[in-house]
Amino acid sequence: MEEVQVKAAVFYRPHEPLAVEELELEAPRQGEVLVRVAACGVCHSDLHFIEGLVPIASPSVLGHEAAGVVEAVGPGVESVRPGDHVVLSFIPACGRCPYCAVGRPNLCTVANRAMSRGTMLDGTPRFSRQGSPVYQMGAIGGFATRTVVPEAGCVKIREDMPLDRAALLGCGVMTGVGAVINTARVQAGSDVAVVGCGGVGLNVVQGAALAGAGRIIAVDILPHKLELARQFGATHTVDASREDPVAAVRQIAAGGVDYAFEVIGRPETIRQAFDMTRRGGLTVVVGVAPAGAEVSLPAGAFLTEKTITGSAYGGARMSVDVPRLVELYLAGRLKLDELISRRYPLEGINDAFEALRRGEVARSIVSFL
Ligand code: PAD
Ligand code: ZN
Repeated sequence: MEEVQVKAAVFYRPHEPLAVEELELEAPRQGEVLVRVAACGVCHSDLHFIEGLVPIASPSVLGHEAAGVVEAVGPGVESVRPGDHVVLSFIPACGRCPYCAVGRPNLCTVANRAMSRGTMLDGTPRFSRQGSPVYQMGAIGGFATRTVVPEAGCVKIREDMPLDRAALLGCGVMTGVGAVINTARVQAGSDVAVVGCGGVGLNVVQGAALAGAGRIIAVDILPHKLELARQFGATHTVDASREDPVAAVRQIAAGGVDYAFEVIGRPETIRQAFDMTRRGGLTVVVGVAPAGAEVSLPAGAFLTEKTITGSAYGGARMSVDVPRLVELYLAGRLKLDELISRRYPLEGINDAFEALRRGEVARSIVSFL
């Protein structure tokens, strides 16, 4: 197979609009898959790169929340074939490293190295422009008409699952629901607070509802996000622009919640989540903080046996979790339609990021359908 031309949104430098331009895409190599992208969600993690808060290889095709249709496979690919519908994983776990071996594929050494380099698993990207490499966010680069990804980054799904909604499973839904189910293992009847109810936080809210949590307290600074959080299962809301969220949560759930999730990525709100966690409870940091940021915690609180942990990709075991999420959606038990506030063509990508920055959307998607 020959190289193909694609149209993609390319990040060159922070604080500059992405450039929508033609790139060359190499044919899939051993263990790789060519995918026609159907849709790619616009996640705040990509906005962190654009805002210069988190470093990334440059130039890079951003976009890591995608689904599409397999068009061709490289040598040795066995699990998918042309025509298959797939959700893409930005942590294409190798299955052999120590983390994979102990059942923590979201921490896979090989996939996380590829992620930090912006390459495929062999250390090189498949996009190029006039002969120079163009890197791919999360071994995906989903803001492109087509991309090449590792076989391990493809999760085959049912063909009756709409691909635009399936795309959301690739990051926001997996991360949010997974933080509840896989990382925290929230118990039925327990109290949960969610600080930050955007595209990922709303999925923490619905994950808590799925887990049968008792009180689900949504915290945000935008009233329309709190309204959405109610639709997704929040039982209480706190507007942190009007009142102290820690005091408010500790009043609603006497002494604090069993589980508090931070889904913004700021030291202040991580501290708030910790402070609203009750004795013996668990604070889960989902938000990605700016590079170099530090959080300070009251050391005395450890005597109360509080735990604080991170959650990467919702503890995803993609081949198990994605089909489960698809079944929940098709059974009417997982909200995805309600997450898609807007659809943009690839040319509208910079407007989509601006809307995300302003807090206007639950999630928006770039649709190629
Ligand atoms: P988003 O912009 O859709 O949502 C953020 C929400 O936080 C918005 O609703 C804001 O109004 C709200 N907010 C902002 N400041 C405050 C505040 N001081 N108090 C309360 N609410 C506030 O972003 P997103 O949902 O796409 O992503 C959220 C974070 O999760 C972001 O840091 C992203 O990088 C991270 C993320 N982490 C993983 C992971 O694997 N851990 C995966 C995907 C995204
Ligand atoms: Zn994301």
